[in-house]
Amino acid sequence: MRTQQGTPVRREAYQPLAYGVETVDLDFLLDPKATQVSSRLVCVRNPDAPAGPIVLFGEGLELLSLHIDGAEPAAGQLRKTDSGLELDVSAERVVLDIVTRIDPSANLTLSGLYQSRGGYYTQCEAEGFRSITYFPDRPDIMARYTVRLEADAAACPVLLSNGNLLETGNLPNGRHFARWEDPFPKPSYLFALVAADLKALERKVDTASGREVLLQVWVEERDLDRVGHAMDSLIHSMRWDEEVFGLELDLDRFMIVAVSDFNMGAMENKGLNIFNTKYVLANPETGTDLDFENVESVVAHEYFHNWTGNRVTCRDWFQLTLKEGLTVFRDQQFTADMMARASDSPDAAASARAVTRIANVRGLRGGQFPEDAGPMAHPIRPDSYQEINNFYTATVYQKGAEVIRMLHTLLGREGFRNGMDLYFSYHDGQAVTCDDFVGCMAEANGADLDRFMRWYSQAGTPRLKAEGVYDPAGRSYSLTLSQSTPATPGQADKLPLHIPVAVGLIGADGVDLPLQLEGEAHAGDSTRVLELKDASQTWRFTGIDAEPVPSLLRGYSAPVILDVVEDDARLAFRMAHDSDPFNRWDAAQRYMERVALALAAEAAAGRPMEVPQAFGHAFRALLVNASLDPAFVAETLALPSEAYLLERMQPADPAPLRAALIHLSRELGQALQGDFLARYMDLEVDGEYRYHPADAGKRALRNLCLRYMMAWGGPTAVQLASLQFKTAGNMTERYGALAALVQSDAPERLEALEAFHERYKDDALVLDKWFLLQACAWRWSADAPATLERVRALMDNPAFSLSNPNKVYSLLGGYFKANAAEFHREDGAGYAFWAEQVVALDRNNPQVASRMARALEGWRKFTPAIQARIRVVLEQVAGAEGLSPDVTEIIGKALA
Ligand code: 0A1
Ligand code: ZN
Repeated sequence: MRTQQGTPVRREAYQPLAYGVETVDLDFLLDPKATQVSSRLVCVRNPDAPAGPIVLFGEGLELLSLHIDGAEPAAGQLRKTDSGLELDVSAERVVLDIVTRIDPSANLTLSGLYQSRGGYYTQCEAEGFRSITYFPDRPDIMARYTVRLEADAAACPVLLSNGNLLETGNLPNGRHFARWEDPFPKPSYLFALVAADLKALERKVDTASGREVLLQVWVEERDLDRVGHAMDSLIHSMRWDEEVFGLELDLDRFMIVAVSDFNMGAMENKGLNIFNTKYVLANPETGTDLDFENVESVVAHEYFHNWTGNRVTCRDWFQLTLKEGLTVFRDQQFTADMMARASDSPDAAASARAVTRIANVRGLRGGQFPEDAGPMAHPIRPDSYQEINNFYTATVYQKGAEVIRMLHTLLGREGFRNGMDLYFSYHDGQAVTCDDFVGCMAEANGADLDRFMRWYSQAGTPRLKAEGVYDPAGRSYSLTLSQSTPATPGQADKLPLHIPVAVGLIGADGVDLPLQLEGEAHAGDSTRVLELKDASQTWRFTGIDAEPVPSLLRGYSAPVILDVVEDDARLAFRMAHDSDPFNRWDAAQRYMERVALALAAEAAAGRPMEVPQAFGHAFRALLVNASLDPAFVAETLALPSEAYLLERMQPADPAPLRAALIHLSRELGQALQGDFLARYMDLEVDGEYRYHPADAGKRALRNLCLRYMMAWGGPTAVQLASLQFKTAGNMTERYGALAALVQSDAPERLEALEAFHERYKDDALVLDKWFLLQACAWRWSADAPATLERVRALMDNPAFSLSNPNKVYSLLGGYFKANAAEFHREDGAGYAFWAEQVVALDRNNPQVASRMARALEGWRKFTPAIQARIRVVLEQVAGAEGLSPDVTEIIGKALA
């Protein structure tokens, strides 16, 4: 574990290294406690860099030997530094031979070379390679690698590394070896090896140009019946990248490996992607529809990195969004296309795309908005960091993807593709910057994107204010859009951004008006993209016979908060009529948010809560509308997340908000019980489970109906949920029933939890769901047991382990991040538990500890009483001994 306090690294301080690396030959003698790593580096002077030594980073390594061109270093030639070694050489080209020893069994950080269930795995992004061997471990050092692996043949029959397999063979003493070669130059963060007892599902497919490639998904033998979907997803991803971007797989072999102990979702190592099992394994019995969807999108994400990340990589880690924002955008587009392709009509396809977009935006609002409003707020291209692992954030990923999406909206599909083609033609094989990327987009389109670049340098969620004025005499409608971005830490003043605002105007009959801007000869499409570049601009639409209802930011054309005055009636109108399905959903969410926050205010003031009747009517109209896609209805009738609502509530106060949400769900459950039941009955999916958007949508809406019915309570709901639980033919239905039952105090709740545990007690991924559900459980009645005690008790379950990230994310992450009212309990016991767990986790795995630590970073949005309680534990953790740089940065920024 690293304990030294990091001084911030600054983007502006970038300097190329004096020496790069041409080739790397690695030899691993794998042993649990004493793995020997021999490395031969051909180092070459970089003529474009200032003179200097060869810089080698290294962490926690035992150096056994180092030779320069075959000789021991001369006196004073080799220096130890805080981060590794420096070597003075005068030649343009030198060969270094370095031998180090490491202990994978003691590495609980899951970064570098570590063990999981008897196998060896690596994770090198961002800076894990330096804990394997001494190396100029930066993304701008691209080299060609060969790798020799040697291990015990019985324990590790499979030996994998990047690229193509050259040779395998047996050795004395029950050992064996394999040699691999990666033909493409790559940065060290894309290096990977796996040595384990695994089996593969294999497929041979042809690429668009007719080359046969071997695809493999490696898992433990017992999991082979769960890998088909990952393989299908990989093949779909390959085809999509060929069709949409003309990008083909460049290797003869592409491997995915699943590992149970992994800090993140997955990793795009060249030709050898390593995945958290959660994003590989799914079959109907163990995975929900959402799991199937996640597997597909993560497989796609990692596969797409092969071009956006690997062939063209980042010059330095400040440019992380160059690969991540772009690759998230690509995986979102892929998912939308896959959903649309499975639909049987253009309307259904549009709705399916909207459902994907809604999921993206829910993630952004619930995860990124809070980050952008708190002490960790940073531009998608940060200017400084203390620990790079803290910057794999929702801002870099999700907001980064929104920025790429805006380019796509501004330049159009073809213009965007031309920009991508130019990017690859200029930069294939290079490590580049965000400026290089946007520069290609601008050049390919003759576009001026100078102002657009501010999206890369300004933090904070911009506010977009819209005001419309109808002029009956002039038959025109003037729309004024104004923007402002709030101050964020270290950035007091913000400049106007270049914002694409997709706009429609809806007539009184609910039909979109054709749009004609002042000065235009004809009316055009009913949705137009206005480009707001100044602080405030006005557009005048002409030929408008009656006051229209504006529909703004269609498809969520920019990652901003839209401030527009709309009364309840107008929201209900847009819920019923907006032709843009995303905005129809958004209108429903805005209405629900308004109702929920008003109820919370009543609850906080100790006044009775009353749900407005008009809201119930608007809600019902969508619920009973059988012509709408059930997946879309399910999204539309689901409450906004608590995380998002807390962000919108000033000051945030979890207890009354929870009371409001319980009350609202109950009232709707009661008032519409007949409708919920009728839809529940109608939506039953017949036949074998298949992962298909149409079936998944029905299951989603059905499960939502069940939860509303259960919120109101009563024996029918409990009976239905129990029956569904017992007779379910797939995990989506079984888990949906369990999620509903957990809302109840009926004895069936405990019975179901126990039955689920009994059935899946040896199945780690399914148990994660069981832990998560209980960690996130609301208390629907005052005498229900408190969640904290349950969470503590569950930590003693033999399946729970603090060293397995998935378990921590489910049980502790679920409690800290997805159960605000229980976590922020008034006696502060949730916070004390948080402090205890963050410190305990930090001893072994700073990355996981830091993610848990972030649960309290937004503490200043809460009421003064809550803030006072949180400050105590933040200070307590800040004072803990031996805190990692990861957690130190988070807590330090929170308290600053
Ligand atoms: N590049 C991966 C995510 C990733 C990042 C860091 C990791 O370890 C610290 C692991 C994975 C992706 O975007 O999928
Ligand atoms: Zn990624």
